[in-house]
Amino acid sequence: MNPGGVCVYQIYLRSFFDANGDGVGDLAGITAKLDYIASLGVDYIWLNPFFPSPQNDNGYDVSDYCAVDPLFGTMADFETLTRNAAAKGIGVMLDMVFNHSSTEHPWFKAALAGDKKYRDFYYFLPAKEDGSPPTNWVSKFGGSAWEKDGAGGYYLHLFDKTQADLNWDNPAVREELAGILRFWIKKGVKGFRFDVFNLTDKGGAFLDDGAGDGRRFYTDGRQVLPRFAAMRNAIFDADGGGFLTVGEASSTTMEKCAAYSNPKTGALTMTFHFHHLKTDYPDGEKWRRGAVDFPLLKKILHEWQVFMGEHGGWDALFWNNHDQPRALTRFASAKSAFHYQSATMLAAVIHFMRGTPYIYMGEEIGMTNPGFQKITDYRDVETLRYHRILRENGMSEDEVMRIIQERSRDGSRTPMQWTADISGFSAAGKSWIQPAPNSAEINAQSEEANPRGVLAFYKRLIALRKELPVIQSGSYTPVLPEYAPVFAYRRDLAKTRLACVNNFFEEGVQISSSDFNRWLGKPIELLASNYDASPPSFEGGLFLRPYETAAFLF
Ligand code: TEU
Repeated sequence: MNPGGVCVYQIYLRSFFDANGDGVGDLAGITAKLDYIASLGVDYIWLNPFFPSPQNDNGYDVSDYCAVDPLFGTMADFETLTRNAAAKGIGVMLDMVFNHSSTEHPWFKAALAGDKKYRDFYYFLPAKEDGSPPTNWVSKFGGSAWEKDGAGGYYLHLFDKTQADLNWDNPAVREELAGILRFWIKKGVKGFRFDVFNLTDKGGAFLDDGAGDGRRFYTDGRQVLPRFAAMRNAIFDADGGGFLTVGEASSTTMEKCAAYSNPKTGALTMTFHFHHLKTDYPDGEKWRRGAVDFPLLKKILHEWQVFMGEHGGWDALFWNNHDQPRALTRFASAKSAFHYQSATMLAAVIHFMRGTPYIYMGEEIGMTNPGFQKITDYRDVETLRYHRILRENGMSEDEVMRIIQERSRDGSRTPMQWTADISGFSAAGKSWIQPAPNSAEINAQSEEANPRGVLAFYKRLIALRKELPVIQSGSYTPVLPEYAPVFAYRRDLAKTRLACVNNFFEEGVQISSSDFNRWLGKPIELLASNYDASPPSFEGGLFLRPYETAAFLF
């Protein structure tokens, strides 16, 4: 399988399509929408966790890794979905949350009951002499990363206290996890996403962090690569092809991701990093308002593309996922006047890059952040935790809500907008979270009827990737750096030369003829334009209109 020639569609199950009328999306709902998914031309669907879970973190707190939570349907529903997807040439990728399990998992319950074998499945450590937690590490959801175990000690949870970190130093844990992978491969699964895979080696030194929140101790540990490489050799390669694996790398580096995703010496087909999605975090702080640092965004996008190309790594390319507010609102303009241009410019930026593009459900129709005003409209555990923390720190409700509107993961978790109202998501007209208020203007039904809409543009990008080897495996070179509002690059493969030129702003930008010809050259075929009613002329250089993208061979 050539990862450069495929595209993955991410489905946040609980918000995709509700087939049984309980207001929560389900597996049968995905099966019902397979014709739509297949019409996109995607090759895999990545399903967020649907395993039994108390749902404290919307399924990222797993209490049984080899079953289906009744909230989402039955194992028969999963088997039907996988079979029907395969019949349409679409592989199913599951989301394996192996860094931690739910505290409702039988392993953890046995550990709490004193079973030595299962206590070694987690990190139970004694309190400090003063009774405080073993280290000063901070949970990624705020507060201490340690919770009392009821026996005078603590257990580690890098996320919520109901998500206890698994002890990957224990071979019995690794064997259990390998068995879980084999179970789902037997069910016909064709890929895995590994949740925060690079946090699974805690490094063995549980020490206070005098300079930070503890992540330098447990991020990108030395054992991560060999352990996942062993999994690759024993399980994925044994599948003989067509298998796709991606690791979600938290707080990582280019060097590490190139090593993890090197096809010869690595462990995974590709990795996700998040550095480009932190360029609107003032001083790296997520829970503060801030504008995008566009020069930094350009720098990161270019650097990662060049480095991974030079070091044999492979990038998962994305703007959106279930943890990120919608990129259209964040990095371009959700204003209706530039909605189409903004959505399609962002799409072109990553779909002509070197790597494997991921489309998060609703991105292909231009969905935006909902902008909920009241905390009672939010569901995300992290959001609710930080609402409390910020208010306890004295911030006003108004200011906290303005931050939450920008930062909350619920921004991308509202129901898929199939039609002009919620009935497109659930015939019962119910939903676990409020829909965004603009589904009358932005919905799949109207997009499917629009040959010049966002959806049609995405379908073209996906088709071009399959068609052009220069997109699949060409080199990557940044171009036009002297034009601050412009993000542009070229791809080269043998004699084929492709350019993708983008204006990230509402103001027009004139690229001079001399600069255009110095960095690029005379276009011979326009591949994509989001002003296709009046495509760019290229006479006398190139004038880029608001949020304009132009991709062409030259
Ligand atoms: O996310 C982990 C992660 O590091 C970032 O996405 C970020 O720290 C988190 O979203 C808080 O801002 C993965 C899953 O994608 C996420 O949905 C889970 O909540 C988390 O792990 C714990 O399993």
